[in-house]
Amino acid sequence: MTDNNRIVVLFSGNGSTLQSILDQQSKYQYQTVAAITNRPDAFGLQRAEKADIEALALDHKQFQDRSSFDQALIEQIDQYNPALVVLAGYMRILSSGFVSHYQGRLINIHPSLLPKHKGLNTYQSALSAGDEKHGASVHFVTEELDSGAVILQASTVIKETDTAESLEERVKVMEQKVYPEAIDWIVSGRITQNGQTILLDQQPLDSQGVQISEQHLED
Ligand code: NHR
Ligand code: GAR
Repeated sequence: MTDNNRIVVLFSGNGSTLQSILDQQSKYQYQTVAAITNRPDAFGLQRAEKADIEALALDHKQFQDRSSFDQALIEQIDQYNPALVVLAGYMRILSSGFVSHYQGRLINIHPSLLPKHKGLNTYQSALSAGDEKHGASVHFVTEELDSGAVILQASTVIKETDTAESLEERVKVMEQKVYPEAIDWIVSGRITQNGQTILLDQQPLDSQGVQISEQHLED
């Protein structure tokens, strides 16, 4: 256990991922100290207030450009002195200045089995590609989108009857189970990095991280 277990969560909208992080923190080591959105009308703000944590909106439209917004965001985040910054449905691309400021302590969960299906609309992409499986990846954030080292992947077998909507529903449930656990691994010092290699409890992981299947999550 390290002495700093504080996390700050960034989100843009509904905040259901934020909610799952808040709901599960009593069984883990991390402490969510603040949630920050780039959209003043985001429903997640109400969730943060209800959970009695700092809730803050910084409207990107009030800034001249991406880097001045990101600089203001850094100033807000750093007042909370977090060990880890967690993207949870945060939909604005982060500038290189932001990413390098938080190098090694900035993560995201992306709804695909990376390196497959970077970008948006991943559910439809997986169906169109005829993939056997789909899922979500927890990864360190680097300047290049959806390309940082992968810590963990949760996967589900695609069914004949699946639609983008049914797949999204299943993957979201998995995301909300595995993301809090991955956050806990990092905050408690169990994840380390050696160049491109990620280690969990000193064991090097392969490039797709720890593999968790849907069945495994059910028990
Ligand atoms: N920033 C960097 N530098 N690297 C990553 O890997 C990032 C990132 C910022 C957000 C989350 C990612 C996702 O999981 C994420 C990863 C939004 C966009 C995007 O195109 C891309 C990836 C992700 C989130 N955003 C548009 C933009 O111009 C705006 C889209 C909108 O507002 O709806 O910022 O999905
Ligand atoms: C989801 O709808 C998803 O499309 C997108 O933002 C929303 C998050 O929901 N997230 C990503 O693609 C980022 N990985 P939420 O605001 O309820 O957590």
